[in-house]
Amino acid sequence: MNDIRIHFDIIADIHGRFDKLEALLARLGYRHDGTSYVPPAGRCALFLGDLIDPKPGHVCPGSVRATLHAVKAMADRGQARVIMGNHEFNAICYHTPGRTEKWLRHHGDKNQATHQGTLDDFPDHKDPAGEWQTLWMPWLKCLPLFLDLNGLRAVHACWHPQHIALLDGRTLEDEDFLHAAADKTTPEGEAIEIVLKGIEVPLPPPHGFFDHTGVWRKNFRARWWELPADGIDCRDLVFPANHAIPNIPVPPDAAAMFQPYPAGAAPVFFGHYFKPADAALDPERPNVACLDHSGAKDGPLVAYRWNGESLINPGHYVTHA
Ligand SMILES: [Mn+2]
Repeated sequence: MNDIRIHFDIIADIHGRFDKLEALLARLGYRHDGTSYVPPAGRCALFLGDLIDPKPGHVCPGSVRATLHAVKAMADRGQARVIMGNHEFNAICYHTPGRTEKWLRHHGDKNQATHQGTLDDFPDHKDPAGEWQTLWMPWLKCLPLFLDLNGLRAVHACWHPQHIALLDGRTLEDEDFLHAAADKTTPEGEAIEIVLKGIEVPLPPPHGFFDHTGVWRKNFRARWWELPADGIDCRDLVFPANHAIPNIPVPPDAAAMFQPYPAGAAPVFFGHYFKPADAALDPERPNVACLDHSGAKDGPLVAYRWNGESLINPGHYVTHA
């Protein structure tokens, strides 16, 4: 076997910000040839999921559809790899009838609001002969849930070896798997939850905090690559840093949720976490990097230009502007 590594330009959560995607691809030297954005020789794009579902205040009509078409055109020509994000998973469930419930994802106000920017781009989304049902549902279902490539790993939220192993080789094209994955009480559902949404640690009652949208939360998103040491405080384990989290010890049983990421393992890239727009363009660890710098909102859309290195180089970050 040769050891030639494809060099990837890794891009996290776009959430329909096609304007920033176009600008970023141009800065990376990708050129549109009438069909797709062609990478420079020897390079390939790698999208970390959450292509869809624009955030309130960042909705631009047609931009979710434009993002999907651009990314799929690249993937179809071998110019991009794409993995699934929690928003793609949720969308598939939203549009799939359940076996016991009406839909695999409930059509309540909150779920609909999250998905509305995508629905608006596909007014025919209920039509079995329409573009959403014939093109996007099948394409989204076949997206891999993670990639373990030669020299790097890609996942939407959390590289948890036990859950990754359970999802290995599975796709949502498998109807039984899809129905199991949509049920959080099954091993498949638990694995999907952790891999696509990350580890959330429950705060001991009555503790909680208000998130940036003003919703009272009882769980916080954790630095899953760490081993929570004895006596560590919740505020030291939350990711991204958040002073609204109470400064109380992490519940001792929470440690069982973690499988810390080894220092010698291949670099792992993920998105999902909305680091602050002004966060430094740095990895979390030399082999662990969250590339979501809130490009879906007011932050930069970021690419990491990976040239085969095993230690992440802060000089290889590129922003859309
Ligand atoms: Mn996400």
